[in-house]
Amino acid sequence: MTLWMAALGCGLTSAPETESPALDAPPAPVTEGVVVDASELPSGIPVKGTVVQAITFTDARGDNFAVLSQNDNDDLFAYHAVAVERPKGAVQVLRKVQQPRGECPLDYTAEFVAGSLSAHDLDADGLAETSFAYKYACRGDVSPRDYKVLVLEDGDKAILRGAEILVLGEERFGDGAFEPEGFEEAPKLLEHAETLWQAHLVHEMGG
Ligand SMILES: [Ca+2]
Repeated sequence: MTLWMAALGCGLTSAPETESPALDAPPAPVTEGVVVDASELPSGIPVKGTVVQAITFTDARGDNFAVLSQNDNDDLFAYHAVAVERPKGAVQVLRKVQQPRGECPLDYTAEFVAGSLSAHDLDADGLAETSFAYKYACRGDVSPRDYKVLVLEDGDKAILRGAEILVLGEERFGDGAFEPEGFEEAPKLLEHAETLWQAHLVHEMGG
């Protein structure tokens, strides 16, 4: 460390750019999510409806699972669970999120954004975050759907709430605004959520 500081003090311009050395042991690496079938999930995850997307990944807690499901009523469910040692197949559900259909006298639609489910450790604390997005609407005309992006970590939930931008031919509905909640101490996670938001914000209908 002393030599490194001295080198900087000498104004060497040819010194290679390197990361600061880690003084503490690095956190357990978090693996990227790997897609799994419903049949590969531990039986202990109380999944309602049909599995839409599911991934497994590891972090400091061990083997994790994130599952998105939907039932015949178009209620949406999301689970983040971590495997426990025994009994075999048992899990601890760290967080469950649901978007119930509620009362809707009009046409109701709800879906998870395809391919939006992922795992990562953007704040490098050894605990994986999992993120995903979904859209839903109760409507009798053509209008943008409500749109939410979620980030779950160790039982905590952070969310962006707003509505998609709907493009219908030459017309464009909605401004893409959102309200963040729960990101106050997690700027890296907010940055990721905003990127995910932008990636799936616009929905083009017809032509
Ligand atoms: Ca993390």
